[in-house]
Amino acid sequence: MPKVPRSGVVVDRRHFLRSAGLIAAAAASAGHVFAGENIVMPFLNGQRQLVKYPQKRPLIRLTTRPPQLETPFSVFNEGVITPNDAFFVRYHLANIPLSIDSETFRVEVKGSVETPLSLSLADLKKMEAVELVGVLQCSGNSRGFSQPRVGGGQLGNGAMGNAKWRGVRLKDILEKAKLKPTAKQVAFNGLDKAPLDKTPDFVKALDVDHALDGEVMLAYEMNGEALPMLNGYPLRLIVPGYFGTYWVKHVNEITVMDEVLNNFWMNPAYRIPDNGCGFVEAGTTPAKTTPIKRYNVRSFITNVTDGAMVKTGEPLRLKGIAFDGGYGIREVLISTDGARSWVPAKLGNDLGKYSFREWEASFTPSRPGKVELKVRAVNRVGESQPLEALWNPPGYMRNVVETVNILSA
Ligand SMILES: Nc1nc2c(c(=O)[nH]1)N[C@H]1C(S)=C(S)[C@@H](COP(=O)(O)O)O[C@H]1N2
Ligand SMILES: [Mo]
Repeated sequence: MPKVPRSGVVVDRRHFLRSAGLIAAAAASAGHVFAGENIVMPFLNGQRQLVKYPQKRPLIRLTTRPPQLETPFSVFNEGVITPNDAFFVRYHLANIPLSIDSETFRVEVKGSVETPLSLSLADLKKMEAVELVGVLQCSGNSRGFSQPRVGGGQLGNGAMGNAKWRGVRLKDILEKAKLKPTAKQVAFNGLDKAPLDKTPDFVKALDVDHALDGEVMLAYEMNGEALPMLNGYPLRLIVPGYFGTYWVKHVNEITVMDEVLNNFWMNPAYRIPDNGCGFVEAGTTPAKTTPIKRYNVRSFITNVTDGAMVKTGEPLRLKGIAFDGGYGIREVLISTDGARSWVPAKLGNDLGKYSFREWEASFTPSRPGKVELKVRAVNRVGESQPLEALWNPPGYMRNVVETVNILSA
């Protein structure tokens, strides 16, 4: 029998058939096991507490100072939009803002501009509003599954979410400020600070062309409400299709630069192997690195979880989500025979090329025994997912074809 410590439940895949209770628990919770206020992620050292923060339902706590909270995977089965109170939280610096006066808040636009600006929320809300449904995913989402294991937050698959963002185009703001012709990058700083002066402040930059693409936006609403404090109230950067590191929260300083930002958070942090694919042979060091950019293709089964027991001869409905870095999902394929054959799933509503795309499929297990369910998405430029996990030293961009092992009886 798997060991059941006081603080949680240890899942041992090799024993999963031996404990019916454990299987039921696993089936109910999508890949990890709830046990009171604890949860165990499906990798070693995966014990976590479920903790309630302001404006949030209980989420999986990775760290306390600063708060890092992961979304329980079952949330992704509730709907294509991730509710604000379930949306994950990631901070680098422990001095985070706990209350912000929406009347006195200003975002400054300065540096290589003709007209420096100081904009209130009211000023921003007078400008043309735009909306976009888009996935926010942390670079290190799913890092806990890296083999060999890597340093950094040992995350399951819950450092992602999909929301409807509303705000103003960054382009419109930068055009108001009039960039000087020498401008190369635009840097974004938020109100959070490091407790120690020596820790570099969290500042990220985009190339000027990217900042002016008309899609990057400063959002003041998420799913029809003001941003939750922990997700960047009152204003955050939305960089559609790009990893979360660029989505600066509590943005109060926008600096146009004549050079490329070369701080800790741009270099050496948040970089991937500069070899076209972003991965290297497991355990090796890349010769050169480059800033992480767009999401690669991912897909998940959300309604059936590892260890589930299903009835032989009865149709099993499968559903889930897929997304990519902004080309949009062309098709989702399901395999029930160890990746030998694939059948297309039916795609759900298209909420835009940056959104989660829902899919569903049906499968009838014909014989009793173990079944390996696999899901693989293809985007509109033909990019897909590897059958074997790829690796890089920071554990970024995991996008292996996911497998859910079930038992038909
Ligand atoms: N001000 C600020 N913005 C930030 C960060 C941060 O530490 N401070 N972390 C970034 C990273 S790495 C991610 S993945 C996303 C997470 O956004 P969320 O906390 O709203 O989920 O915020 C980004 N924006
Ligand atoms: Mo992140």
